[in-house]
Amino acid sequence: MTEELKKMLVPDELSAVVEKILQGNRINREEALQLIKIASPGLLGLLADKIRSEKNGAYVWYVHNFHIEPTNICIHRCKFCAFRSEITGDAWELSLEEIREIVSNADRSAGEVHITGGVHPDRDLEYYIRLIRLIREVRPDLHIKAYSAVEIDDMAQRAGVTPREILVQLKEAGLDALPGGGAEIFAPELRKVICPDKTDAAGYLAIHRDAHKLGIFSNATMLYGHFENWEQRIDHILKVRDLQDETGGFKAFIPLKFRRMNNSMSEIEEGSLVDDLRVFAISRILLDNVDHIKAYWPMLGKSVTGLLLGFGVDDIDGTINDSTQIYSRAGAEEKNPVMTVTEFEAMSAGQGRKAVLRNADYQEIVL
Ligand code: V47
Repeated sequence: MTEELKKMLVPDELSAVVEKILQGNRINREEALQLIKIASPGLLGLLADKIRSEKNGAYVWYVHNFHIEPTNICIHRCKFCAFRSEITGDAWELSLEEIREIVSNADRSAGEVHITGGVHPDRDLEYYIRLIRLIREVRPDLHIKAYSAVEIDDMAQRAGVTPREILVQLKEAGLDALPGGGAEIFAPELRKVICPDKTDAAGYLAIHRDAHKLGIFSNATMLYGHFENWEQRIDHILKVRDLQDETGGFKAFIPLKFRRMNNSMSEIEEGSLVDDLRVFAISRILLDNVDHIKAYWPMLGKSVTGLLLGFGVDDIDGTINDSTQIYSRAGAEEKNPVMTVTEFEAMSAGQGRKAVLRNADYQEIVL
């Protein structure tokens, strides 16, 4: 950043923190709070974009995947959920044969399947293992990202074994990675309100730690834009950073914007665009040890996602044809989300960048 730009954008009280970030040094909790309190979105965006470009160059990564949601029947009562069968009134549970059919009919060029859903009261470990095995059978090449930490925790409790033992068995069956769902916001005082009966922060982090140590990569998420404040957001992000220091197993961090339709938190106003920009930018600035910040576009909408590419985002998910219902029911702008490759390319070009199809290891797939 030139001296002239610094004079224009950086208030005196932030000059030390901004200098630290520009030098590539890590900032702590107090510095992060000071930054977020004072900095304009423009300054946060510039800092986040610098870090993003150092880590990912001019690429915008996207993955060609499809989702399977095995059931919407769930033992948990998360207040933000618009997906659970009691709320939608149409319970479903896919049999292994139905899942086999979905995978057999899936686009052959999709390289990844993302599997998550409700925590069903009666499914046992055998079902979850057979599900992974059958996908491996039908598509040996597919990257299988399946079961959030909450689902793993449930399997462990039901089977009376540790989550680590569950992960060992799932890995043996063919599981490659865990999605980041279930993190919500780590602050216990908020979990008590929005998701009182499920895996707590320590449990979530312990399961991701176990997974990483077994060579199962994962993502981390943060549900933002409800009751949380900036202290709680920053503490959440720093907990992810601490675990990443220990294991290096997180591929991407995914801030998930709270949507308010059809759930028990509908009285909350959804956050502003400026809030989205600030959340993504501060995530990029703080997570110096996580390579990728992912925007899940079906829930953010295409225009916001295009803008976020300038605020730290290097990775876009929900590619091509996203059949997930978690967000469409909660009020995401896209009801049947589809994004063509041409749209991806245009969105990336709008930020002077190149859309690049990736595999799970963020290597370019040349078609
Ligand atoms: O944990 C549920 C969120 C998550 C709402 O790892 C909501 O690649 C907003 O984790 N408004 C599940 N968010 C989805 C998830 C995910 C998505 C995309 C990619 C990856 C990945 C993971 O969805 C839940 C919760 O935080 N969620 N309801 C809602 N009303």
